[in-house]
Amino acid sequence: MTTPKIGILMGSKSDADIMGESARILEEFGVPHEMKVLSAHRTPQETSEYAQSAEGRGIQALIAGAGYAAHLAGALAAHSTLPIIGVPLDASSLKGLDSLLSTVQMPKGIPVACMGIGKAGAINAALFAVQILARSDPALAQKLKEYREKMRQEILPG
Ligand code: RP5
Repeated sequence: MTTPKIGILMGSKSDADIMGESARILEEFGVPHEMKVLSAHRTPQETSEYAQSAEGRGIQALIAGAGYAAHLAGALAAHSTLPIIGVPLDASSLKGLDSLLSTVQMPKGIPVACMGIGKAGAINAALFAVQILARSDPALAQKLKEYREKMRQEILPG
């Protein structure tokens, strides 16, 4: 079995559709990953254990999507020095603004890279993770250049 390089976490099964967008991008780039439902509030012990063991298992970065008062990315960052990429999700009547502020407003010393709300954020989180891995993986760096070129071609007329 291939060792996962990226962990995708989400606060609830109800986040799976959006966080599946992160997985789809990682699959497109051929990056081995794992997905888990873990909650900063509902499974604090398991979340802490996951964060503390991730680096030792070869994980290079963590993507964390959560809605409401989203503390998953911050809770992971509290227990790990891996790069943590947060995805605020639109799950409440505040449409993700609550999650955005909860994720982005980390106190100094414990950074979280916060993406945009929802699907675009989940996609960008995976691309950002690929960019991190690509610093020491020339083949992945080349795939990123090709991905950008494909987008450019889609926009240009003719
Ligand atoms: C957050 O609460 C989760 O990340 C999810 O976005 C939201 C709603 O969770 P459920 O009530 O659907 O389990 O913790």
